[in-house]
Amino acid sequence: MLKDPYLKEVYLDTVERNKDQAEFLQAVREVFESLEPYVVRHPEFQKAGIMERLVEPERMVTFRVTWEDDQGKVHVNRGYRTQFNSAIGPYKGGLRFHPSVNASIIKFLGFEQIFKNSLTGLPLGGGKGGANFDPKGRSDGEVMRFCQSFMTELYRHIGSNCDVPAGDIGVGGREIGFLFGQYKRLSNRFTGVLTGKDVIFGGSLVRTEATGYGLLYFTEEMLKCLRHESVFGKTIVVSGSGNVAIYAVEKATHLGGKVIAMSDSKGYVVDDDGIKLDVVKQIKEVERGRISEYAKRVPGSRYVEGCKGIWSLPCQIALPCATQNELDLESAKLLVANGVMAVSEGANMPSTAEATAYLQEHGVLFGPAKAANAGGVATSGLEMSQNSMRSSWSFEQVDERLKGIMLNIFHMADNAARECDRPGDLVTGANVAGFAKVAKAMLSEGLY
Ligand code: NDP
Ligand code: 2IT
Repeated sequence: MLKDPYLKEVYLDTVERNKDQAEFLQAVREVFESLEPYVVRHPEFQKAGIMERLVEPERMVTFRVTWEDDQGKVHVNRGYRTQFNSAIGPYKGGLRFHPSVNASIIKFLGFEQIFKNSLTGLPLGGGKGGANFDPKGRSDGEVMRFCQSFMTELYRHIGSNCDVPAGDIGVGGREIGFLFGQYKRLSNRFTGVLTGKDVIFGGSLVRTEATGYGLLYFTEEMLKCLRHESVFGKTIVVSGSGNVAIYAVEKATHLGGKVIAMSDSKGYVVDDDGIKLDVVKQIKEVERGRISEYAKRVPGSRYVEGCKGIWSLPCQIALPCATQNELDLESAKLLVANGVMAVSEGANMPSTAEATAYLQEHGVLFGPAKAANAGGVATSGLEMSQNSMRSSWSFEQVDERLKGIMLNIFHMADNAARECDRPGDLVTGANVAGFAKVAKAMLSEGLY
């Protein structure tokens, strides 16, 4: 509970003005609670209204997206872009296409992105966008028409030195290609306005793998420095089976871990011999199918209905890589009872506040999303650099930079936690380290 009168007042005012935005308020509350001791030591933040300004996006647009399906039926979706904070760089953050998208989801993601992007050490501000469009079951033509319509409005708000979107849930290489094509057509400019592009038109090697790989680089360093342990030989559970989950499994396996389960929104598969990732890639990346297919193709594996049950499987490392609030208190209790050693967040805000507190109180190493999953946006930052230089780097060069950034993020969060007298509390550490730079820049740039 917040005690500092300034933070409390700003928080209550934020609640008042955003009453129906539960996810956004959840994200703000976690950050405010972490920052309390730090903000109390810096009265200049109150004087400059830093916290009030931080919770109000610099700009937010919503727009109509009209498109026609293959049967000629007209559909209307709602598009969003929040340009949350540009103190340290152009707005940067993904686009999410999922039926659950609303202003609260976009604002929680945009708010988190401010601190995550700051932690990367690259000059990136925070933003996020998307639409309540469901790409599932849609043909390539339908997805293309949706993307073209979405970009027809979005293009006037973005630019390589202004706001650079990328992928998130439901937005991968296919969608980025359609969005980029339409941006180019409307603006007559070939610029690095989106990241996650195909390598043949300006994308960066490793961007596809970056979030999952980065999550494992972070987790390995966390295990090494805080427990003298490693991923090697550990039993691992990964939720989700999209971009982040797939490359988390790939790197966990490279590091000698055994991933025994993956999921999607309908259920999970268990393979005690270790998940065969080539089968998952075929089902998910090529066929865009369901994870239940895995159990039909791999003898000895099984499928269980319902995605939450994945946390009842005994494991030493749990990597939630699907979506917000997928790991609740009940799941956290099961993980602890089954001896989990570390939980590292590949998704954004996958653990509820209660689950996070329970895991930390029970001595579980906890890698918070804005630190642990920053590898994706960090590599997007490297894609922007390559685009500006009109150059491209090798897989090894980018992977090495990504690894360096993730190790640095761990140490920044770990050091900040110690300085706050909360050793090992990487939630506090990541929030303080990410915030410190943004607040300093906001102080220097005057009121806006
Ligand atoms: P994808 O669309 O590639 O995959 C999403 C996965 O999560 C799918 O398996 C999907 O299952 C599952 N999922 C989505 N919504 C729900 C839900 N409501 N309940 C249960 N499962 C769900 O997305 P990404 O892998 O890119 O993103 C996963 C998470 O990682 C998100 O939280 C995203 O914000 C975060 N992230 C992504 C980054 C990136 O670079 N892509 C970077 C940093 C974080 P189904 O197919 O059944 O819907
Ligand atoms: O949540 C995230 O960090 C992302 N979806 C990636 C954003 C990006 O700009 O690469």
